[in-house]
Amino acid sequence: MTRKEIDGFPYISYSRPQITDAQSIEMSTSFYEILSKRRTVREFSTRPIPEKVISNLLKTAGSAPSGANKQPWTFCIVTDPAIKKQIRVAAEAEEKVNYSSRMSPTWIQDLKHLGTDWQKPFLEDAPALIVVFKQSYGVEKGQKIQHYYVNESVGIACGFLIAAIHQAGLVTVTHTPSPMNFLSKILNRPSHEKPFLLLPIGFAAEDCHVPAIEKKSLMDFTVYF
Ligand code: IYR
Repeated sequence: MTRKEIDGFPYISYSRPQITDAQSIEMSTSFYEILSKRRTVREFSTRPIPEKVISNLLKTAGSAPSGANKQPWTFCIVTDPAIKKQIRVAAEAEEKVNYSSRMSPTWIQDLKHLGTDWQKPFLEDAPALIVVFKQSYGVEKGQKIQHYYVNESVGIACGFLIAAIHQAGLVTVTHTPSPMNFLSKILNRPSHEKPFLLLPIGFAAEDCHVPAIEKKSLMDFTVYF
């Protein structure tokens, strides 16, 4: 590894292994084949996940790009059954109101084939919940740190995380109870952190079923120039 300075800042050499087009085609095909088998799963086994797996998932999420490399995220890992129950009770209370009055009839109709409702047993069944917070700004030694493209950055980190969860043989559901401020209270987060996403993680339950839905084909979501 070589080092040098550019404009007074340290740089290190960076390269990817030299590969042929055929290798690149093979690697991108196999990555696609792996990730395209990911499914959103709402039925979890209670089988615990090794701690090392959880830390690897989080390190993968933390390796994501972010605005000015500010890494404006906090990941809370909840395995304590009492806290999971508290989260389930609070999420279900909000979802009950959502499904009965806050969501439009069209929205309710659009979710019918997914079989979702206000009940969220996965919040207790899954051995771990990852609650992702976005940091509107950072705080270091009592000083406010400006953050940039917070939603984009945290969304990308969650994408990395979801891919890593799948690659580890686990499943998740991108749960967004709304409003989500109960998560800040239960997990005692400071006011500059806002709940972003809740990802229960674990192994799929035995005899788990998922909706028979498909992704759009390439030509339906791409435009080449
Ligand atoms: N947050 C609710 C509703 C919901 C909304 C969408 I858009 C989904 O794709 C799935 C569910 C819930 O979690 O049930």
